[in-house]
Amino acid sequence: MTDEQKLVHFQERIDAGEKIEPKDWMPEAYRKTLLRQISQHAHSEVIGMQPEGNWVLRAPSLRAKKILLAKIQDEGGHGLYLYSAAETFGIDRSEMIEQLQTGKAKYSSVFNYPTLNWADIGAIGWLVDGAAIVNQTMLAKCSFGPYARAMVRICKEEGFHQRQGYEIMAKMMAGTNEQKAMAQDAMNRWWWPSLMMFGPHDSSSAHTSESMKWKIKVESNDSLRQRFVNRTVEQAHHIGLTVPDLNLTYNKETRNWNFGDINWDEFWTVVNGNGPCNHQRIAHHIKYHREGEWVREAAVAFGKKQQKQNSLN
Ligand code: FAQ
Repeated sequence: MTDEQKLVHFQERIDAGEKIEPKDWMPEAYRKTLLRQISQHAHSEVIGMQPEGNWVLRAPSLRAKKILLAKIQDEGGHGLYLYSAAETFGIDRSEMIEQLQTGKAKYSSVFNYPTLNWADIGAIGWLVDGAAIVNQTMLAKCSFGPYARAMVRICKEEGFHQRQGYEIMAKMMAGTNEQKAMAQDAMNRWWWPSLMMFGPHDSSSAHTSESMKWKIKVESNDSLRQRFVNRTVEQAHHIGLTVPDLNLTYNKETRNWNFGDINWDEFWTVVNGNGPCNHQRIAHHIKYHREGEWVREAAVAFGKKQQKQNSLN
């Protein structure tokens, strides 16, 4: 087949809902987009452990601490599945880590905001994981097999994360006036960054149209953001929280909550590395990655020893 015929055949497979596997023929741009997106996603999971890790030693009870530890470990696990999915393209994990640490690879903007009090842990679980579920349930239908399969398990775990966050918020909203104020303050600070997680509007999103043609994304940034808003506004009202948006109105015809303008200047400042915690997040990653060097060396040496023994047996 000529390259042109291969491309037609590839598109037919995508349109028929078939999964593309790592050894199948694929256009270079499909490979490149997926590698960019999956590695960015993996980095987000791993960097996302930092804002929450900040609260492990200050969790208000043993129960809260156990839940938070389990959640953070899950996020590390998600990073591992995603790095493995990206490695099916032949890239080495160390190369992806280098891209993260040198600023060549992005990670989700939302993890560049600080966690100032315990209610932030509730807001992250409820809003950030809530947004991640909406996005990732869509990605579980992605055309690339290893990514879609990783998403199925990740979404199940994100469901638990979202509920633990909502439980923290609900408990605080049923507490003292001070606790209610803390929950509302966290809501005020995390609402807009959570909406930004879905990326730029469809009209200015560089990758959406090609990604949708290839079913890398099966829904657009704006449509997912709207679903998240519709779902989350109801949950906020249910526990007495106010959504920090004076333009929020319910449209009975479309059954959507219309919302105000997103601050895109803030979004791009954060994406381009100048948000409140960008430098801190990367410096922390570099420090602990270096400290873990001996563990990686020992694991590689052990693997080689096992291989040698297996070949002798
Ligand atoms: N932050 O053309 P688009 C989680 C970039 S996991 C930073 O729309 P695309 C779990 C984008 O890369 C959260 N950069 O791009 C958890 C592109 O830049 P480039 C992470 C962003 O890829 C919870 C440019 O802007 N989830 O939360 C962002 O088609 C709690 C143009 O944008 C994923 O990564 C952003 N928010 O759509 C963990 C999901 N938005 O590369 C710990 C997978 C856009 O051309 C604790 N990713 N950009 O220079 C996706 O679904 C997509 O990549 C989008 C962006 C929707 C994020």
